[in-house]
Amino acid sequence: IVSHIELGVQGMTCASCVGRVERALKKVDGVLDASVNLATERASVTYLPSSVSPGQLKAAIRDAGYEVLEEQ
Ligand code: 9UX
Repeated sequence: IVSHIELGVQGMTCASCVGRVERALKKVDGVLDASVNLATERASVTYLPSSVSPGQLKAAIRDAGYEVLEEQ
């Protein structure tokens, strides 16, 4: 089973921020793909819910230094 989630991410001000958030998400076990849009301030994540929870995805973004909004 594969799940998908859209998270709001705040605090990204340049393209390198996007790379940081994408890398932080992709290195989490169970994340299959992650793409971040700077303009819309959203992260789109495809993951295995048997391996990782939405809370862990949010924590990865916060640990990278950015703020996460509610699921969108
Ligand atoms: Mo750009 Mo983002 O110089 O944390 S990497 S602002």
